[in-house]
Amino acid sequence: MPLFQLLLVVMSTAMTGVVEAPQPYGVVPNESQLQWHELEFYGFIHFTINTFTNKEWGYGDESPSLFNPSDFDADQIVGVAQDAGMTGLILTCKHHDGFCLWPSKYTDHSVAASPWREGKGDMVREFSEACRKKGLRFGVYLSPWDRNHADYGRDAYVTYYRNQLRELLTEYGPIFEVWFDGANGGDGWYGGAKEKRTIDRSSYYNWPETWQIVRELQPTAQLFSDVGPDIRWVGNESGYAGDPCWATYTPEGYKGLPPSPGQTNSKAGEEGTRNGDYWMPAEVDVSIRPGWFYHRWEDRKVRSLDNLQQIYFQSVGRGASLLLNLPPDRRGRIHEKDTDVLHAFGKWYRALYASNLIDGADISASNVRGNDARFEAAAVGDPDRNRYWSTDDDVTTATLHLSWRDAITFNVVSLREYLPLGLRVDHWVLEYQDGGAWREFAQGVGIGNRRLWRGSAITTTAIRLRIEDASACPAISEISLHRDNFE
Ligand code: FUL
Repeated sequence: MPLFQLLLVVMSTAMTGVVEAPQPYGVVPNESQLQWHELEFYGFIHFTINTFTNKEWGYGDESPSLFNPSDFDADQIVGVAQDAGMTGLILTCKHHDGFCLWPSKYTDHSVAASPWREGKGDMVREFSEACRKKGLRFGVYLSPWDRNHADYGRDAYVTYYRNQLRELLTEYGPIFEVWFDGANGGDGWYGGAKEKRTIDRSSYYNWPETWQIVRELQPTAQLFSDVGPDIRWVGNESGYAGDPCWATYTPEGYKGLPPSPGQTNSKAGEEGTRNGDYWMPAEVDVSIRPGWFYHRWEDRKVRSLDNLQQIYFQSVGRGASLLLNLPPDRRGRIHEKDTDVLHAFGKWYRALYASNLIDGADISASNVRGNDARFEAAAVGDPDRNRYWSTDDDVTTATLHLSWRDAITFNVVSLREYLPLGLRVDHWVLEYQDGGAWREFAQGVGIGNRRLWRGSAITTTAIRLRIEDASACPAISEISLHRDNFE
């Protein structure tokens, strides 16, 4: 290498060394949470005896002989989820009625006592294997409330619950998420006692100790509940996150009680807490039908494509994840009404992201951190999630300009912050050039993992993102522009 070139390399290395990356702002995600953020859209499977009794909450006295899907096919179900664009599935291994979809060593109230596969079946195994085969993550829902178990409400039940958790976490391969429900205590069969049993939600399950079992057996699994600790319930089952929906959260207890599953001011989960104590992003759980379990009379009430798209923009588009429930029917398959709309959704989704209009744009910014190429404006167009545009520490209002030689037409914009540095942006505005004037396309509070905006189609040769207000110099990792068929 000629001497002057060598000198240039040495000088630029020395210079990049001078410009340090911004300090993180507030709490930040850990590595497993960062990986979970990438999943964005996955499915819930509610299937148990309720499917055969037409209930939403079984009482706990149902005979296992009722569980007999005529044509159960985990590959069909997982295939439908994949076709829709889902990245994983969470299965109700045990719902509130206590019936287990796997032959648990600790109870007879399971598939082992059912006629399905002559009592030799294991639905958790079939689902987990089908997911693995197709490259989808697999997660488990083990209802803490058990209306079948005689000991529910006593210490012995907590031991039983933890034993079952251990079975699920050791026998079925990698688990990406464990779903802890907030519905706990009430009336039930309880081994024939048929009474109401209330528990102290703050102390009964000793959650920190129960969660520790997951940490030991599946260290990268995300723990979901009303109080996280990794992912929080969004606080409604209607398919929307708040606007804004901060990934940071400080759970508040219900009526002054300590915050625990089933005992929070759940409405606060919708927006989260700006500058909250924990990185605890929201998950939006919602069913494709009115109920969580399959009921034939709901065949005509399957959500429409438009409605699913709206839910997608109101959940993933606000930085939350979308957990969409698909209830298998009595055959043990996803009904045709659901598969049709899920297929259409997947087609729309793939087409939306098939191209990114930012390719070919000229990108510049009003300020680049230390004028260092590592933090250059063009990083927002780089699919590498670890590259981001940032400004000098004292610059918390800044503008990013994008222009094209030939006009582009878009109606969907996606923004992402560089999450390892926390939630920095407070208020942003996205404008496009119309003749000589700048007009607003979108504006919002907070960006986080993802901010999607869908509007009417705009044809232009320039757009700009104005960061109007930030709590620390911004770190933006993505702007992408798309066009869908919505007008
Ligand atoms: C709720 C449960 O009571 C419903 O049955 C369903 O499982 C839903 C996802 O969570 O709390």
